[in-house]
Amino acid sequence: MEVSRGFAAIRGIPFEVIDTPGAYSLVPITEEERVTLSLLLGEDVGMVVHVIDARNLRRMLPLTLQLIEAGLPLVVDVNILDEAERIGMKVDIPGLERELGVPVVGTVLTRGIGMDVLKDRVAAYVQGVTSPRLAALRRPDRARGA
Ligand SMILES: Nc1nc2c(ncn2[C@@H]2O[C@H](COP(=O)(O)OP(=O)(O)OP(=O)(O)O)[C@@H](O)[C@H]2O)c(=O)[nH]1
Ligand SMILES: [Mg+2]
Repeated sequence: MEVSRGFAAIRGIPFEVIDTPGAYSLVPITEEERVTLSLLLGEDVGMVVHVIDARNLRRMLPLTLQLIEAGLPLVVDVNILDEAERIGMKVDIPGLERELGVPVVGTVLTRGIGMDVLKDRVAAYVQGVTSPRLAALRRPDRARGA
């Protein structure tokens, strides 16, 4: 199972970036989902960028809701908007953001479209410390899994 790790500075903030295998549920059925679940719950995750396929929102959103319920600090990235548009689908990004109550951005990552907004939202989220989990992670005396 391929889990890639790397380091990136986003708006001057250093991040370790972990790319998890594709998953559709926090109740793991596939091996990919098992690996993703243990990464999300077992590591000091500062925040989660949940990349979902704009053409398959119905299949993706249950996991989005599970991530929100799990209290993970989340930014949702609705990607592949180009293909969605090509088949006549229009995604209401601000509407989705209102309904979900977490930041939502739209992207076409193969062409870098929306990347700037995504970086801005990630940096703003981390600086805002809006989530108790993230606040706990930032405490010097933090406990693992807090
Ligand atoms: N048209 C289009 N294709 C995209 C976009 N983003 C990614 N792709 C393509 O989608 C395919 C899958 O991309 P990946 O980055 O492997 O997707 P993934 O979600 O990491 O896949 P898993 O790790 O297998 O779950 C690749 O062929 C990408 O080039 C996009 O915004 N538009
Ligand atoms: Mg992948």
